Amino acid sequence: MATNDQILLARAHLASARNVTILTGAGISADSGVPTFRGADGLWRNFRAEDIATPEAFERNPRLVWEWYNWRRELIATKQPNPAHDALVKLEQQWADRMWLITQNVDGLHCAAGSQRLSEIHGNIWKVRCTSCGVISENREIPLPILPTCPLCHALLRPHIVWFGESLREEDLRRCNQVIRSCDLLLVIGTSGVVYPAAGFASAAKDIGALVIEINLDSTPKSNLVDLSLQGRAKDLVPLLL
Ligand code: BV8
Ligand code: ZN
Repeated sequence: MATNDQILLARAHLASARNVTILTGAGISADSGVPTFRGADGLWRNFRAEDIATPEAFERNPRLVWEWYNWRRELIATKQPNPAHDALVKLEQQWADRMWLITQNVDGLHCAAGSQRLSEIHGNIWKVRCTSCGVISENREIPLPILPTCPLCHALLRPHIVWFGESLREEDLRRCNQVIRSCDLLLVIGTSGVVYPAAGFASAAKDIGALVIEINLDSTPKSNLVDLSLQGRAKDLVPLLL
């Protein structure tokens, strides 16, 4: 559990920072009841990520992939942002253009909490994209009719989510490069640090001399790289920091 000294030190680093970038993963939503990907209650338990969150899986069996996303949409629909999400909204209100939030989460809870200076680099589970005309739209239907089709061209819709083996959107990659290169403090909250390119952001920040602080329930492969590793629940620690 993070000690008081560690929390005071982290607060001091935050107070003296000019530009702060935040990277969040499934751990920040765990306190809202959204299962993480690789933890004991991991989402992937019934499926391996490679089997289901990939363009090949969708090509091979769109029905199965849509059933998995419908299950997750139903699961997430009843979840609310927690104090960690809310604390990051307050930080944004105080810091304005000196802060940016990068999230790997597709659950939309940062938006629901009110975050606006945000990049959802893996997409958003509440958005669908036409596999033919590419139109992206928000869709909160639960469940979506299996094999939903585009209202414009009637082709198959897919989740507007970045799958394994798919590149992130150019504008997200540009934004991440910009806010990682210009920050003097990177706060990494609730990610296991295994999925690239997000898993490379902590070392990229270290390379430009930024301070990196990690908040996580456990230690991660990045814990020995960061300047300060605070162990505990995001919903407890993030409000304390900010
Ligand atoms: C790409 C959408 C170019 C799906 C997701 C370089 C090296 C090695 C591999 C690669 C590489 N470049 C590309 C790859 C391949 C791949 C990759 O990284 N594979 C890994 C598995 C090795 N990356 C890609 O394919 C990326 N594309 O790089 O494009 C390219 C193109 C073709 C070929 C090569 C390169 C695209 C990656 C995006 C994949 N899509 N999501 C969906 O969600 O439906 S990733 C998925 O994992 C989620 O988005 C999730 O957010 C993300 C990361 O997981 P975490 O958020 O970290 O969650 P996890 O459960 O793992 O950890 C939770 C953590 O929270 C734990 O540490 C736990 O201790 C902690 N925690 C739990 N409770 C709490 C807590 N902490 C605090 N408080 C709590 N209460
Ligand atoms: Zn279409």
